[in-house]
Amino acid sequence: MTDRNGASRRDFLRAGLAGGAAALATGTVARAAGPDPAITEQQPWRTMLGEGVDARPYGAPSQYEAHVVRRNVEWLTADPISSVNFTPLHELEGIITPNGLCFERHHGGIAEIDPAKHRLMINGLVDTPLVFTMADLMRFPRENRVYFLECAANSGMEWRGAQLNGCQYTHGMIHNLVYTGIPLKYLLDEAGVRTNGKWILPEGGDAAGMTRSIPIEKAMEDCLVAFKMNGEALRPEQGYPLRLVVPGWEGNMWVKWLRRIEVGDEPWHHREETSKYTDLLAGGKARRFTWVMDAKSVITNPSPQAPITHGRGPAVLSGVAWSGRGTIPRVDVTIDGGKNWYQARMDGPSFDKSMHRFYFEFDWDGSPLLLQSRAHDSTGYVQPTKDELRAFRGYESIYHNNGIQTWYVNEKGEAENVEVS
Ligand SMILES: Nc1nc2c(c(=O)[nH]1)N[C@H]1C(S)=C(S)[C@@H](COP(=O)(O)O)O[C@H]1N2
Ligand SMILES: [Mo]
Repeated sequence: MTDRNGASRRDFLRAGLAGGAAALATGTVARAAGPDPAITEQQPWRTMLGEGVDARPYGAPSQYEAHVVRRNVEWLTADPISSVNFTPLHELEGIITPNGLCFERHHGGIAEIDPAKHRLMINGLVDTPLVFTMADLMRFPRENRVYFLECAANSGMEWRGAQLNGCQYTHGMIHNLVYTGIPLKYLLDEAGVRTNGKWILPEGGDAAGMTRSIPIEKAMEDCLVAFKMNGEALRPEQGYPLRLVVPGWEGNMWVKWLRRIEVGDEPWHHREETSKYTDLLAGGKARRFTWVMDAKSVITNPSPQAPITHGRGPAVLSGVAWSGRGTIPRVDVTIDGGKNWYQARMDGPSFDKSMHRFYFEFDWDGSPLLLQSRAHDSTGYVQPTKDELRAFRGYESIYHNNGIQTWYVNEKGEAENVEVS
């Protein structure tokens, strides 16, 4: 078995041995055949017919998966209207986030928009100001692309030290979806951007009226005006009926409930790009317009919400990595706090500015572990430690924490958030 990186399964096992972390798997993980009430006793689902095809016109997960939900940290915000909840990363596999589990970040609650009454206006420094109905937009060519959206504040609570116990809370302000949308360039070209048109200001139709300044180069390069997520209409939480997709750039710029795009000759310096979404440095200066999300990764299993429950022996480590600058050709993992690093096995599709899945199979000898992952992106950039970040960003930052995360696993397999930098 060989993966994209040319490393074979045998190499991983050898790496495990070389690190002294584990012995080769000898037995099998399955139990020996014997009496088992799960087999010998009739279960109710075998003794009666089930519901028919019309019982569930829009499907929902099994009742046994009811714990797999977005969760909020109540003390983080004053109320749930201008707040955030988190994607349960530790319950997910592959690279696509299910629509009902995408974290939500609203500044004025969820707008419930009637698409028949929704309009998209393009005005400002254009030859012809235009207004599009949803029906008008459906006549433009569309594209399908997989992108992650990460809030710049993801992991912000971890800047000064380990705080929240679970990757859902430390890293769950991210989702990764297949978008169907119209390249923004087509709409801007229709209106005719004047030569002095250098910036756009997308505006949301929600009560918060979210606005951000985006350079025209990015608007023309790869932004989409999206109307579908994972094949179906955007959810109201994600901006139904229209949202701006700004690949690789911080989530705040992905304006939901998109109603207007103004073209201007300079940035607007609105709230979300001055008092918020800037990084206060040690000297009192602030970094501004830090749009791109740098390479980052996190181990989703084991993690505080997903402990090892099977005892020693064969174990699967699973995680995700992403970069706003390209793809993720490689992730390294350590199970001993950085003494030994091994190359993880990348698995699943690799798209530009999308989440990637990685695995590391190892034999757990039952001793405590310090788990870390380190992403490399296609530009050659390597995910830094938190101390490396603080060395040039100081201690006052919130946004753009892409530092290496550590989980401590004790002898019982329980995991907790710690920092080893
Ligand atoms: N109109 C509007 N767009 C918005 C917001 C908002 O409050 N209103 N929140 C922004 C922020 S800060 C983020 S991180 C993303 C969150 O997208 P999601 O709710 O799909 O996760 O939407 C952005 N777009
Ligand atoms: Mo955000």
